[in-house]
Order: sequence, then C-alpha cells, then structure tokens
Amino acid sequence: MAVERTLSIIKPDATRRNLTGEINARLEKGGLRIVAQKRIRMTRQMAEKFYEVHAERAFYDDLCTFMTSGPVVVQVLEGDNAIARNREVMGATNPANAAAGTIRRDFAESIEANSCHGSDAPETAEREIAFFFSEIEIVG
Ligand code: 3AN
Repeated sequence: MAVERTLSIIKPDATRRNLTGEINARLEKGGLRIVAQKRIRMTRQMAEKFYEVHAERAFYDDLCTFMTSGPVVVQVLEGDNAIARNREVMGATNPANAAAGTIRRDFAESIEANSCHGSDAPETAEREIAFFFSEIEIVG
C-alpha cells in the first residue's frame, strides 16, 4: 500500500463545539498520522480560492461564508492510502447518508456544516496541502 498525504480541515461548526480533540482521535484511530496542524481563520479570499472548483454551484457563496465564520484547523494527514482512508473515516458529504461511526454521521450539523474536509484525489491533495503548508512545516 502506498503511503500518502492528504489535506484535512476541521470546519467552523466543529471548532465552535470544541470537537477538535474528538475528531483528531477518530483520525488517529483510523490509522492516520497528523504530521502538520494549525488553527487559522480563513479569509473570504482564501475560501473562494480553496473552493474555486465549486464556484458555479448554488451553495458556493454560503459555503465560503460558513468557512470564514469561525476558526478552522487545517491538517496534513499521512498513512497508507490516506486520501481514501480519511474519506472513509469522515463519511459521506451529507451526514444523513454517512455510515455509522463516521465523523460526519456523529458530529455534522448539515450537508454544509459537515465538520470536516478531506482531499478527494492525489492531485487535489497536493494542491490543497501546498495551499496551506510549506514543506518545512510538515514534520512527518
Ligand atoms: P466533500 O467535502 O465530501 O468532498 P464536495 O467537495 O462535493 O464534498 O463539497 C465541498 C463542500 O461543499 C462540502 N464539504 C460541504 O460543506 C459543501 N456542500 C457540498 N454539497 C452541498 C450542498 N448540496 N449544499 C450545501 N453545501 C454543500
């Protein structure tokens, strides 16, 4: 199995409810190592750029407003098949469809305020990690 890195974000709905530790425990129990992490407040410009692939979607504006509504914790996760593994631990985008025991099933408030983000492919993981972190910030 390939060791990969993926970008994770603990979203404002989760930081507001003080769930960072609980979510990190789920990630670690799921076989992912947090090799970089910082708590930041995204600017509107950052959110718009980060989610630019969704610019034409009806939810884009609201999503950018939500992502700037409070602090987020951005993280680099490492592990075997980290990209798919993290998406498994997170569960489906819509918490109503998320499997039992997943972060989104247990913590998400709605399809928008769904507690966490995870990159969906190697190319997006690379882009998203570079968006928030420089190489020297990732300690392994
Ligand atoms: P995922 O984060 O599961 O990969 P994407 O990439 O389709 O999902 O969507 C990015 C983010 O946009 C989601 N995490 C969620 O916060 C928001 N989102 C997706 N679909 C909707 C929707 N139908 N209504 C509101 N927000 C949505």
